[in-house]
Amino acid sequence: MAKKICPRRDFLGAGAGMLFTGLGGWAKPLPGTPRPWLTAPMEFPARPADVTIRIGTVLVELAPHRIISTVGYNGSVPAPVIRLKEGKPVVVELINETDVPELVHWHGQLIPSEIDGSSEEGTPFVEPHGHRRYVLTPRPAGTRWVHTHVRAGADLHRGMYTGQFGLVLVEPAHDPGRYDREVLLVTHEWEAFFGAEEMEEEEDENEKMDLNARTSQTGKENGLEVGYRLFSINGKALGYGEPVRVRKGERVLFRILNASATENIQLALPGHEFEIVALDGNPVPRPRKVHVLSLGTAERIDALVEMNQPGVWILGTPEDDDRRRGMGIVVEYAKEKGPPRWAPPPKEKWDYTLFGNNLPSSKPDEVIPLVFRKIPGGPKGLNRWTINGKSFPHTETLHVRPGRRYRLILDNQSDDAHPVHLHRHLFELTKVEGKNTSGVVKDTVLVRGFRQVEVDFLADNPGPTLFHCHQQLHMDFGFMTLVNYV
Ligand SMILES: [Cu+2]
Repeated sequence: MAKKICPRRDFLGAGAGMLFTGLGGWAKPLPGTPRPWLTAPMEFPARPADVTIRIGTVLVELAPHRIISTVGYNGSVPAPVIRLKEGKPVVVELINETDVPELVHWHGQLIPSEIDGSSEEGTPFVEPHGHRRYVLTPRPAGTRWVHTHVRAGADLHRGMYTGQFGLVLVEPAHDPGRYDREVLLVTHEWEAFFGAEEMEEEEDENEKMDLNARTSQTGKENGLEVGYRLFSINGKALGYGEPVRVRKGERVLFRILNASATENIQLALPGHEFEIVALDGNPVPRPRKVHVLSLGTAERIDALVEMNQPGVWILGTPEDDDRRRGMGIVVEYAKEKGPPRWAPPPKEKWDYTLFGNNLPSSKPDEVIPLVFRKIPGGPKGLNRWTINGKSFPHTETLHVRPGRRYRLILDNQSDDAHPVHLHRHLFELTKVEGKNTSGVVKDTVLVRGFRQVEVDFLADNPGPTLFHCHQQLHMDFGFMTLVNYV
């Protein structure tokens, strides 16, 4: 599946990434959208904030002499973890120390549109050098996260290309705690550039189909893609951060977040298996062991690992180039020494349905088919994306009624994989690439090229709701629509 992006000389002179900054984002809520939900009292000046997110410049030292200047939260990339209690309201203060409007999205939480953190839903921007305060009631429990939700467009120093992300752990009232140690891992890529895409040698028939489809739909060639020069876990390139220190016999709970702007990744730990216990923070019906983790952009995995292979290991991506550029972290057993070891994991296909029930889920009240297509941008342009033939902001709004169960048919008629995300709701996977399933509850699902996934959600959180591909370049160029309650 791997794509290699090679820089294009004509686009990448000295000022790479600066060329497109004039295309700036859509800063306003949609014209004509009624916003009655904004009338609720929002300001709580009297009480000190329980959670403060300060948006400002952060220097990230990926490795000695490789320092990235970016924007992040509370002086750190990823942000210091935010721990909340399910159902316990907290006063949140957002402070924007930058010169541009910003938004903080609480990904995976069932909260009102006015604080969810998407301007398309009606959340106000935090103005440059401004601040905003509100009350947030965290729910449900699980591995959630915060991140910016501004449009980057072709500016690779905006949106998720920056360091504006961090884990939010919403703790249940009673934590069963079947583990000895918790390890938090957040992946990201740096020094983004636009380039032409080179496919690695084809791995299966699907890839061949992909290649043929690059030009077939419109007769135009694929547009520019984003590549990266440096990779990190927890803000450090492989080998430069503190190792994950473990002891033989421990059960370690890894909570992993793919905080990439655009990359879907895999991770493995040689000699060890991951028992998947939760996807996107939601417990799965059938925990299963796998060798390779797959995380689309924005997805989270909670996995238990029995530490029973003493040594010094690399937990990293099976992609050799990306691992050499930093996508990994050292796992070191107590009293073990020596250089960290890597071994390629067994070939294994990621399959969400492994963790679900074989029984079909309940019948929906309504079915909404959604077809995703690409309009190739040509060798010097950017691709555009359509949902049922239209690009945002011209996509059809999906109208729902409270209390009804909706089935979305996510029909990917393009060669790219899309991590499709629904705000303010969770959905249940009901069919994945032809296989019925139930019980796997997520907020983001990766729909591979020319495949279909079906998901059901209950319309139980009135207010405008964003539905989009989480790949920044896709959402910024059309792959987005709104769900509205009627
Ligand atoms: Cu996409």
